[in-house]
Amino acid sequence: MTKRRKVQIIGVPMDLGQDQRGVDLGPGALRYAGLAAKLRRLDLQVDDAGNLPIPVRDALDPSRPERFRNAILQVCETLYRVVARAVMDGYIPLILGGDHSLAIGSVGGASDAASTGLLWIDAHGDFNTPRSSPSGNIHGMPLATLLGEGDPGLVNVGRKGAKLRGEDVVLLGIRDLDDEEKERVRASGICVLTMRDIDQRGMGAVMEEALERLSGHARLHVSLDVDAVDPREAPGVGTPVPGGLSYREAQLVMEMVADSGRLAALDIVEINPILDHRNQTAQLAVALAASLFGQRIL
Ligand code: 4U7
Ligand code: MN
Ligand code: MN
Ligand code: MN
Repeated sequence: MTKRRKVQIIGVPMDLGQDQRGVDLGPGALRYAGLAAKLRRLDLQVDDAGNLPIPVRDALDPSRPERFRNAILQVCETLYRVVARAVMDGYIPLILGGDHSLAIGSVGGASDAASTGLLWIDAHGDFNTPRSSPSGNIHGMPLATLLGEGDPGLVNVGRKGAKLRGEDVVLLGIRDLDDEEKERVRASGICVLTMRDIDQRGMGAVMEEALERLSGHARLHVSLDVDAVDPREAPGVGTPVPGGLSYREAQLVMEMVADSGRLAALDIVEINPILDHRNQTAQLAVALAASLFGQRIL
């Protein structure tokens, strides 16, 4: 008998990493879509730890241009500790965003005690630095930060320096990189599996390659930016990009990670309920999480 798996839900209603209002409502939308109940039906123990306290954007002093960055830094420090503790206590942490800047804390924390491979599912590369970023938004920088590049304060969240090497990371679903970001991604050694790869080879083959690349890791962190999925299926995101994953392609990703038996942590980020239709995007994310935690068609 294998031990019953335990999941800890950690809400991070943070919208400070980007401009569009509404991603702070993501944790509620995912809970109302029935996340915990759905996972409990898969015979998981599910404990909801509630939400981290997040500074309200409108309450931060507008005369201080660094206010969002400083608040994100504090939140990520806390999230790092909470996630590292969850892992120590035998949980698979399930982090509900909020914008993708939270991954600086969540991925760092999940890799605190043991090396972890990272599957970053996104329309975007999130590989900007403050220098390269066209927008200045920190949700476009978390992956670069985790690899030790950019703002030193953010790089040193939780523990000093880079949390991962390029070879520990696979990017999947990519279709929108900024010009300088492209160069930076190429130089990083990260395996990038773009929408074109998926079109040409099919998701099954692409996922086999992704899992092969990460085969040195017994533990996998999945960071799911819901904008990876096509906007027709996932309209409730702040930075939609046409030409994304179909519903079934996204499901297959989850099913194949589940089969690997190596899932160690999950982020679900960038859902914007204000832009959504009747919580469709959160419902999609809950269905994807169910597959990732082992729900099978047959
Ligand atoms: B997300 C962008 F310029 N690259 O850096 C940037 F296009 O977490 C978008 O993947 C970043 O949603 C998107 O601002 C960040 C932009
Ligand atoms: Mn994205
Ligand atoms: Mn992202
Ligand atoms: Mn986004």
